[in-house]
Amino acid sequence: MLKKILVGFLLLTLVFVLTGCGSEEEAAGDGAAETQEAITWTFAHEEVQGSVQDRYAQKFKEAIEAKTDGAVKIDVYPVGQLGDGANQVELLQNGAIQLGINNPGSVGTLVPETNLFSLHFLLPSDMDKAHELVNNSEAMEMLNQKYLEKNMKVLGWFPEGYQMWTGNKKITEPADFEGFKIRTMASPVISESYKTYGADPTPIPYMEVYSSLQLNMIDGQVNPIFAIEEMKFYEVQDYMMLSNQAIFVGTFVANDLFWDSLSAARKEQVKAAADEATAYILGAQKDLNATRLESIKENSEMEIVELTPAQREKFKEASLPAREFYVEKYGEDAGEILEMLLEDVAKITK
Ligand code: 6CS
Repeated sequence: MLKKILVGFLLLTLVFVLTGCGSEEEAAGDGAAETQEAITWTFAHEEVQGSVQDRYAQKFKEAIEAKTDGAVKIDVYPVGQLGDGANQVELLQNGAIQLGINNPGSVGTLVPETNLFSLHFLLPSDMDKAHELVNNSEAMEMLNQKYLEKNMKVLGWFPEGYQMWTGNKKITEPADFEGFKIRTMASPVISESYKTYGADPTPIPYMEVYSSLQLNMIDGQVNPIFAIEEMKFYEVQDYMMLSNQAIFVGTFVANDLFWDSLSAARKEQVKAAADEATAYILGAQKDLNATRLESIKENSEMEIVELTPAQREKFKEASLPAREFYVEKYGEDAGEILEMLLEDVAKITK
């Protein structure tokens, strides 16, 4: 209870401090910032420095500061500095911060349709195609609208890498998951996906995963390779399964009122900078995941288990009821978004 009050107080203080940053342009109206001193926008993301989200944020910062000749400055805050993922979504929604990267786990209860990306074996296994799809499928326009209804203007979607299971035991078929306590992000669809395999999904905040693995409070976790490396999960896990069952998808969003306060010209600059960051991150995340896999192989004892196509097929079959769960739980629009995406997946992969 005391912890909750303290976190609430901290967030409130942050709201007062941070609302000062982006308010100049909003209060003074559009062109003001173009003729006055630089204005600072706060950009929070859910990962540590050097991660995929951090690289995206730094690229956006570089691009927007160049495009506005320094009239706009970006302060980037990695996870922990403004609370965890859920705290950041709150700050973004109420306009205390202007920009942020969220993942489906953090936004899942607010924008339920976004749980789509928590379904397994949905996006193409070719990363370039997955990247194209999350940026161009018509399903995404409908999903973006759902974000807007919750005060978030989506500026970009980007895959961060394939998600892999790590564990204190080898997992090669759904039965191996029976009773396995797997740490996941907090999303009903992520939980349901693991329940289809018989696992016991356990939501724990990202920054507590290492210690929970170390203390054997959980048996494993799931994340892209770059995260498994930078969070040092390989130190406290015996196996990493190259399972590729889902792609971790990040969302770059702006507070909607902040977005509406910008001039048409500024919006164009922001969109162009976001597009630059989105194009850049595809190669950057592929490189980061590849080099960090090598680093894990060199620096850890963890056994790496590559699932065969036949093994993956068994997991895919077992996971399909989670799609019905998603549609039944979230309704018609969610069903339509899923259908549209699946149609585009079929087109892009044929
Ligand atoms: O597992 C998580 O909670 C986190 N994983 C990544 C790769 N990014 C942020 C997120 O919170």
